[in-house]
Amino acid sequence: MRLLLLSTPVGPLGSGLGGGVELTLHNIAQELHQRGHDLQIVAPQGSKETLPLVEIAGNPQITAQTLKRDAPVSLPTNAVLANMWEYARQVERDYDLLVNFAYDWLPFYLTPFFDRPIAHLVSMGSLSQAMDQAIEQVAVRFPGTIGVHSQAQAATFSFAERCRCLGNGLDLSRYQFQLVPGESLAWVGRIAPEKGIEDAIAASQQTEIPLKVMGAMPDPDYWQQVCQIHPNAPVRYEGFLPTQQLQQVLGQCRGLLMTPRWVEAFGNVAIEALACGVPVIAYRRGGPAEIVQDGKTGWLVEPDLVEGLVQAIAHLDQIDRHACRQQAEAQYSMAAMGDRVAAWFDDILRNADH
Ligand code: HBI
Repeated sequence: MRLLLLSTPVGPLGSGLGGGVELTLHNIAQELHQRGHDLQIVAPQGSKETLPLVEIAGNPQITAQTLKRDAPVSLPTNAVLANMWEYARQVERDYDLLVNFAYDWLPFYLTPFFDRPIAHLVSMGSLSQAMDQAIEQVAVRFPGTIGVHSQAQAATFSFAERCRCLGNGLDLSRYQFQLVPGESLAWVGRIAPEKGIEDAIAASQQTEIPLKVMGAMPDPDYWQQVCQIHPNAPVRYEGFLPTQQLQQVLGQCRGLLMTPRWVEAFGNVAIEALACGVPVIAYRRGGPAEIVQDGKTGWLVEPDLVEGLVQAIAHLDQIDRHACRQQAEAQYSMAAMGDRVAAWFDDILRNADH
């Protein structure tokens, strides 16, 4: 297949601003390239990518999760999103399938005006009426072209049954299994309100176990504000680390805390931890609740209750770290995800021919 992959417009690939989508796009592109498909990635200027890339200039899109549910559709002047899709319009005939990774109104609205089929990988749960309507129209008019990461994410939409659940996948060869951990816990993710880092810091304060925080910090003021809540908690910000360093630090931790306030569509960091042999303690909410095998590869706890995190931390040593790595290999390898994505694309192309 000849594939055109269109990235998230919130920031360049490699900046961390695109969160899990950056890793998802790269991993899907890497695996399909490996399988012999031709592909081109379209992303904002300044993107870092080893695979064929077209960089597009323009202003980034406001991140969707900061908007109100009834927010109007918005585009900045000289929007990189619009410029990316203008480029796609010019070159679409050179491809069999376009793949959209942006959680934005424009690509969904434009879908009927394109000749080539477009597969939309929706990276978050329901956030706004405008997006729900835009996605639903495509789901109804182009059946089978809406991909999601988990049942929980699909369930946030009224058209859940029209969504194709793909899970996710990682290049597990980039993650080293570490059997004997140090004493720290880990929290990994974009440091933003919807990720609920306050609870992880509170658990670290209560258990007096050091907490290593890794991830993009879009808003340093928010981080300062959060640190003021528990000034004495043994918490250290390790920075936004590239995968190689991230897995090195993460793999030494006793456990990963996942404290999402929202329905996390999937939770790439959960499978990154499992790949390193690190048990995952997660709120029973969203994607992580479908990943963690309670009592076997981690613990699922009552959402938004620090006490539940503290209890689970006390039982981390009951988890076999080998079981964590084994689950990652069985369900979340590049091959497993690549099979699911390639099958999805095949189905879309087959339907498009009719
Ligand atoms: N916001 N407007 C917009 N568009 C995106 O593609 C987008 C976003 N916010 C977050 C995001 N993508 C990704 O970080 C998550 O989907 C993982």
